[in-house]
Amino acid sequence: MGFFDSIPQVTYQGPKCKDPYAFKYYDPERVILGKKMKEHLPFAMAWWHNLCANGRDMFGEGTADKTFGAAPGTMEHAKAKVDAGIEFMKKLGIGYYCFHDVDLVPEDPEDINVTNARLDEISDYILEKTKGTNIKCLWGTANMFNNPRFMNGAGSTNSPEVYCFAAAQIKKALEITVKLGGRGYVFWGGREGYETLLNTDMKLEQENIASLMRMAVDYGRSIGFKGDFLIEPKPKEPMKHQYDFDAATAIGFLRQYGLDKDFKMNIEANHATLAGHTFQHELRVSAMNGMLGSVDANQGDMLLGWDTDEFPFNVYETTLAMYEILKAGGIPGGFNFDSKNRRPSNTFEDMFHGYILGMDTFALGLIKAAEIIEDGRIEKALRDRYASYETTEIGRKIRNHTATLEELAGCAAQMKKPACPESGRQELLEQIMNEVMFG
Ligand code: XLS
Ligand code: NI
Ligand code: NI
Repeated sequence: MGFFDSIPQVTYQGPKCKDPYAFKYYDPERVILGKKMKEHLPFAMAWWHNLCANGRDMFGEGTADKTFGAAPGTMEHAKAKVDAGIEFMKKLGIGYYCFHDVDLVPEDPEDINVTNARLDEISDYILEKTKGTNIKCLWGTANMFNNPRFMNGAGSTNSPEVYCFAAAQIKKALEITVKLGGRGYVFWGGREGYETLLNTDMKLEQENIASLMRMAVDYGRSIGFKGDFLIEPKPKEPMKHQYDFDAATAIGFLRQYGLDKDFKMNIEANHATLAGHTFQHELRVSAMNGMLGSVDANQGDMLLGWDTDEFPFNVYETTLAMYEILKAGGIPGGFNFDSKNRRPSNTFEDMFHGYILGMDTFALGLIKAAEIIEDGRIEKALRDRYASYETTEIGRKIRNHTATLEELAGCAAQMKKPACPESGRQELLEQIMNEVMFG
């Protein structure tokens, strides 16, 4: 007897199919631009939203039952979540999962050694239960924002004692990630930021965060972790200001502290919009800096100023995201659904509807992004726009850094006034987008 016996195995049935438990666009074996869809889109289940969160919010109790027949706070419950998670992933053909340490087991309030022993036990259990399946860990992380000890941050805390606990949690979470075959290890700086600068030594805090990351890299590499360390930028929430504001800020930080060889970005769509950027922008900034690592797949609500973590359904957004990812040559990580059902969507069926929606939205985005590339008009317009940096002598000199300021000023004096630059043709390009989307 499983937890989701009433739900059939979810398979690809095509866009005409009306079965709610079928993929309309996600066809794992379909080849797009020379690669199977399932290779373009390594999807992952987020342990926290799917198996732990019950819809509780600031204004009310949970609405969904995530007990899976066991008492919360026990190892039986932790194991029931493993069983439910694996059954869920198998039904959808999802190959990866992501976790925080405390999503896997209940934290002992008095003794970290007890929590660590539980993590050993549950990771053994996960290994045993996933044996013979294709299910693996995409990335792990330590939750360093929930426990009250982290009220002033983890790496950024004012307390060296608390800093030790951050180090201890990272050490253990790294060990478990390696044990479960994780491709990545994430730092989301949940409380690494400030509420007011009046009580904050920003320089000290950032130096300490960098030291913690350096120690994590050294330890991770020493135990055989070959994957990417990832920063997941977010501008605010829970803190008023978070240090990893956006990709550009996080990349600057990594370079400043010499961490850029070991780290990449984990870009979350909803965090991008909170930072006043598009998802596409954050992916572009990461890719052009060689730092595109992984994606937290969700979407925000333009009318709400917080991380609503909705399942993605905006196909324009996923098309533009997949366009960036295809142009970057793919993604080394995967697509983790850091998404949750709305509070009134409180049944097991809704968990499946959420993932089917999200997977299909990315699959359709992939299909459309490949069509944009095959259509070629947008790419050509982009190339043509900058062509005179190759076709003119001044252009080439600027590009290969052989021009001087005097020389260019001399050119300007000779020209007296430049020709008007060509139109950007934005509306035409947007029209082509529509043609590809709906043509
Ligand atoms: C919160 C973050 C978090 C990270 C993992 O906003 O998205 O869920 O992905 O700690
Ligand atoms: Ni996230
Ligand atoms: Ni988030």
